[in-house]
Amino acid sequence: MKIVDAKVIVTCPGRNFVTLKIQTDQGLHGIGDATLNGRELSVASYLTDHIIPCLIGRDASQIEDIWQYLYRGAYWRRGPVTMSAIAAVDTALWDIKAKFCNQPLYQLLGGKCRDGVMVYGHANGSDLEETLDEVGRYIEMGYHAIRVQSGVPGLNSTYGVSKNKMYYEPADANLPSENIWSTEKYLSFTPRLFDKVRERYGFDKRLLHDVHHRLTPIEAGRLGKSLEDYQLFWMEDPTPAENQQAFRLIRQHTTTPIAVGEVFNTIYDCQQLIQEQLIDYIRMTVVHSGGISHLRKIASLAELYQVRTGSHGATDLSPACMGAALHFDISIPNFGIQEYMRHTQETDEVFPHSYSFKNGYLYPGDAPGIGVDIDENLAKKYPYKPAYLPVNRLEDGSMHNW
Ligand code: EZ4
Ligand code: CO
Repeated sequence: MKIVDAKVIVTCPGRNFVTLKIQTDQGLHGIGDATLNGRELSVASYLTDHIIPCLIGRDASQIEDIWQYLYRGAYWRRGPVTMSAIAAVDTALWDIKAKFCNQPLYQLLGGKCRDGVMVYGHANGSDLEETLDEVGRYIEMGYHAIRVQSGVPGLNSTYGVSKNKMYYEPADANLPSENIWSTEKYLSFTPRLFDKVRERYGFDKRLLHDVHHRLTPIEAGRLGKSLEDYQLFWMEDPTPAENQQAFRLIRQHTTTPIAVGEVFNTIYDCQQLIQEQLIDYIRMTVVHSGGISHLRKIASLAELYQVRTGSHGATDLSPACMGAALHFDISIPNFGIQEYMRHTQETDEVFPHSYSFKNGYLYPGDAPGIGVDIDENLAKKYPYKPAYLPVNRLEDGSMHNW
């Protein structure tokens, strides 16, 4: 089965998505997500200008060989642009192989390990009261796990809080907007937030929280410790992870579970974190981690150390990524939880899909392949719009992590 054509589709049904579509001589096609929020066109170019010419004529069934060819063959290894581009190729090829076998992808990955994929929703409000109400809304919708993000008193904006509550979209401007951050204000408010959530809703639901890389290791240790009574499912991205050994310091101070990985792109980014059991959940997902082929290796490494997965699933991961991730989630032994931020109706229409949400779980569906396609004609109606993620400064004007 030969690859005869491939193209990149850039579309903006409410937000930008980059999708690779690979066509074979047997009439089968596959798609893969290549979206890198705020840097979309760099991946589109990497694919169109540098990868697609090397794909034409290759055997679409040789997924691992093509992965190795693109990874080793570039000479320049790793990095978000390279790995997102490789992921798109890999996902599209798995989609094709599963369609060729007339099976949903999870069957090729070993079959189901569970009935459904537990997801967490992203409850957010501009202040404590609004956030408490939003948590209630997610409970009503049937979620078993809820990530709680709130505006912080004295700060105009922070990670995770949006005007359109159901569709959080941080890439909000055609040049990066500037947010102001205070670690002191955040650290004094956050335990109060979780105290109120537990007081109102009890301890039945799993609660999560995203720190979004804003603390130092010792500050993260302090936060984790101050949240122990509220029994969080996880504390996400407590500190930047370029320096993996920094997590040792957090571990010395708290038993609050730790999740990281949404900005990682290869197994080397989490090797030490996993092998030293410095984290509890690895949050890498298909598009930013070299596709299904590479993510399998990461999950297998994690399995050895009782680290579970917690796949990133924000709005900038397209339905093509979500579909592939769900087949992965349902088929691996050490699945933990899947993030699920809902896409807008326009996005769902551009990407018809077989996955569905019911009672707090997502189900990949039984359509052959990843179960997600792209409506190219509809995609054309939504041209690319430049959009950047915000930047973050401390109150004195110093750059901080967003
Ligand atoms: O800010 O995906 O856990 N989810 C997140 C996301 C990220 C965006 C960046 O593009 O932290 O909302
Ligand atoms: Co996050």
